[in-house]
Amino acid sequence: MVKATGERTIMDLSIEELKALSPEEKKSVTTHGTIYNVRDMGDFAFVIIRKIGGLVQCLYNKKITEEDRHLFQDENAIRVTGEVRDEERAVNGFEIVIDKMEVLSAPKEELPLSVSKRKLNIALENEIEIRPVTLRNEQRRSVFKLQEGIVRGFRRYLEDNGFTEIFSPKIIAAGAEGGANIFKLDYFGKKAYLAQSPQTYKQTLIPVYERVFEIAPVFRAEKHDTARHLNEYVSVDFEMGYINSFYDVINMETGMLKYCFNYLEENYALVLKKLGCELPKFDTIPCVKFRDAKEMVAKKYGRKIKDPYDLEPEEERLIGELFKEDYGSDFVFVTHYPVKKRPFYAMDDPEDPKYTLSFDLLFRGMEITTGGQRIHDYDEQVKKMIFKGLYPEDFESYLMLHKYGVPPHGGLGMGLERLVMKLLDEKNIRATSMFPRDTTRLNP
Ligand code: AMO
Repeated sequence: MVKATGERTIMDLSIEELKALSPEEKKSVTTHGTIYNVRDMGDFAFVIIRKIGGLVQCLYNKKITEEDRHLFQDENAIRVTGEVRDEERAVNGFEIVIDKMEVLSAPKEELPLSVSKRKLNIALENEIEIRPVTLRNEQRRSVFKLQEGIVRGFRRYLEDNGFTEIFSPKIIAAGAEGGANIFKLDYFGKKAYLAQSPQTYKQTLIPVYERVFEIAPVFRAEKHDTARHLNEYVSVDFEMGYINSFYDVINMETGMLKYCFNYLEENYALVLKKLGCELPKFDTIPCVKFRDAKEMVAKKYGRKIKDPYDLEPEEERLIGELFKEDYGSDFVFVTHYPVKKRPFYAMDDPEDPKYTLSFDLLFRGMEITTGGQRIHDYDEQVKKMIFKGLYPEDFESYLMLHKYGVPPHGGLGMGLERLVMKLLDEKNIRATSMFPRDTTRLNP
């Protein structure tokens, strides 16, 4: 009988482990990888393999004969044995001089394009169609390593600050964000929806854990193709109890971003370098009231205010530009959004009830986060639902929160793909979604 022991059975070493071997151990090492490309120099060849942590150069010290050529095909999965020796011109400062090479698996067909090029010369629309192939490109795969690093940084920060990680249902009975962008489902004969956000659940868990977070997909039935909307995106959500004001949420987010960027610099330096990504440096983030931001932009850029209740994408861009030029900041918190544009859970500003105690974070001219303080009083919540044209009876389980008591609280939701998009100066959000879902795409 086979018994699983949990021991490491795949004899492979990471790039760091290969580097750290003793001179004796370096004499013969076996490792595996996928052929990324082969540079045939006539009498010898460089075989670059793609491994877990990046690329490794192998040296084939012989001529590749016609007979052997199939062994050196791009995307062959191989196992090589050879000597590890220092080579400062190689990517990681070492190379493996191949003694033995075995093909473990070979592709059936040639790839539709060479993935080893530094820049894939292909339009985004076509690239997405063949993502299973193009993600093998070092630059493309680095985008999603960066995404991973950001999530790890956020998670660590939130854990250090006492947040409990939750996993809320994505099939739900009532939408929290309002608007028409909700996917409807037939749930065994009942009406159900795909969650636009974990909003009601993260609030429900405030009396339980006081601080919670979730990093998970959410769904928006946006009917129009835009460069900044997806129909499924990853939402970074947190919610915290006992706040004095929504500025506590703003401070927590500022701390989270600072921690995360330091974490990336320490742990993802190679990925940042591959992507040519310069992380913004900041100590504080300016805050400006929605109304003031609109007026500042109208004045500076000679624009007419068309929609007094919301920011147009062009206005967001100009607010970003203004705060970069006048205050040297890539980020700006726009606070106190109008009640009209905020969902039922947003708390009104007691000093000016046309506005809410809420905010958006703009990064390089684009909204990446929405957050604010929530209503915690039962009667006030029911009143606001009715005012918003909702039926409180549809929200019975959510209203248990208010009915049975919840401390003052607030939180936020951040679109992960938008953050990565702005960090990498991408023009289309699809570039930073691994397998994007948009109005026309269900595949790959
Ligand atoms: P909101 O609906 O503003 O707020 O969404 C929060 C953030 O999610 C991102 N985002 C999107 N990203 C890609 N494609 C989309 N279609 C899309 N829609 C939104 C944006 C946005 O700032 N429950 C609240 C958050 C909260 O108050 O806690 C909410 O979901 O970056």
